[in-house]
Amino acid sequence: MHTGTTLTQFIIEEQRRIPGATGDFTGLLNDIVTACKAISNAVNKGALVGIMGALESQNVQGEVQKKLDVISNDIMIRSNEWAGHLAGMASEELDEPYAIPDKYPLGKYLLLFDPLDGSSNVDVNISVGSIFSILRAPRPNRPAVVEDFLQPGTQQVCAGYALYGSSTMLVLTLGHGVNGFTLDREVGEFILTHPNMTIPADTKEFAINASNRRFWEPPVQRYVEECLAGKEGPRGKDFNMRWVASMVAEVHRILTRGGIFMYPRDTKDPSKPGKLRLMYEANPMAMIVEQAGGAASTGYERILDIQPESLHQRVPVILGSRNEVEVVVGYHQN
Ligand code: AHM
Ligand code: MG
Repeated sequence: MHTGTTLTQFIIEEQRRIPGATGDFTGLLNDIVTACKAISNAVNKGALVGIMGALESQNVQGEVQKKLDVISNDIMIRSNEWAGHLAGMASEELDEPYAIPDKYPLGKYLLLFDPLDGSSNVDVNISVGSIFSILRAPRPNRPAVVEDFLQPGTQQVCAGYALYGSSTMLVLTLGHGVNGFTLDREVGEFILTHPNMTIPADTKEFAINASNRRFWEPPVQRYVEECLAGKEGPRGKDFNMRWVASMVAEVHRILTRGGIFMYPRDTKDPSKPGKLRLMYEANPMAMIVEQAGGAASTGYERILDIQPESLHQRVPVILGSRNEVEVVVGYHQN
C-alpha cells in the first residue's frame, strides 16, 4: 500500500499556495492526468485489443497515424473538452485547433499536446509517452483561434509528460521545479516518487540519430566527432551513446542521470528546420529541462524564447546537461 503524496494531493497543495486560485487549474490538471491513465491502459493492452499497426489515414504532417495515435488523441480530447477550463486545444494529430463543442462552457486556459510521442515504437514494445503544455488563453471564455496559441514557451504555466515505460510515470513542472510521480495501478493514483528532479550539469552521455550525420551542420558534426574521439580527443573523456527514438524516454533518462539530447537542424529536407515540433514537443520539454537545472537551445537561441509562427512549426532541439548544451551552443556561435 502506498503512503506517499498522491498527484491529486500535490496539485491541490500547489493550488493553496496561489492566492485567489479558483481551482480551475487543479481541475484541468486532474483531467489531463485521467487521460494519461487511460492512454497508459490502452498502450499497455497493446495487441490484446487489436490497436497496433497503422491506420489508412495520414496526419497533417503526412505521417501514417497509428491506431493508438488516434485513440490517444481522442482520449485527451474527451477528457478535457467538457469541464469548462479550456478555450481550446491543439494537438500534433490535428491540423487546426480543436474547437470546444457548443454544449460545453469555455475557460481561461489553452491545452497543447502530443498524445502519443514516439509512436513508431509502439509495435516493438518500447517506451512511448504523452507531452502537454498549458498556456493562458489571451481571450478567456472565447473560442480559441490559431493566433491565441502562438505564445513563446516562457508563457507556459505548466508542462509535463507521461512516460509509458516499464512503469508509467508523470513528470510535471508548474514553474518551480520538477516532480515525478509513478502510477500505482492498484490504487489508481500517481504517487510522488521523484521529488525535485535535477539534471547534473556535466555528462558523458549523448543521444542523436547518427544515421542523419551527413545532413548535420558543422557545429553538430564537430561536437559528435569530439565525443566519439573519447579520452584521446579534445574532450579528454569517453562518452556513451543512446538513442531510443522516443523523446519522452530520452528526456526522462536525462532527468534521471544527465545527458544531452539532440535533434538538430539538418539538410535532409530543406523545408523542415528540424524534426520536432515547437509547440507541443520542444517547448514543454524545454521548460521541464530548464526547471530541472538543464538547458534547451536550437543551437542558435533558447527554445523558450522563440516567437512561434505556426502551430506545427518544427525547430532544432539540443537539450540536457547545462555545461554540455553550452559546448554545442558555443560551436554554433563560432
Ligand atoms: P513523433 O511525434 O511522430 O512520434 O516523432 C517524434 C519522435 C521523437 O519522440 C523522437 O525523438 C524522434 O521522433 C525520433 O526520430 P527518428 O525516427 O528520426 O530517430
Ligand atoms: Mg511527437
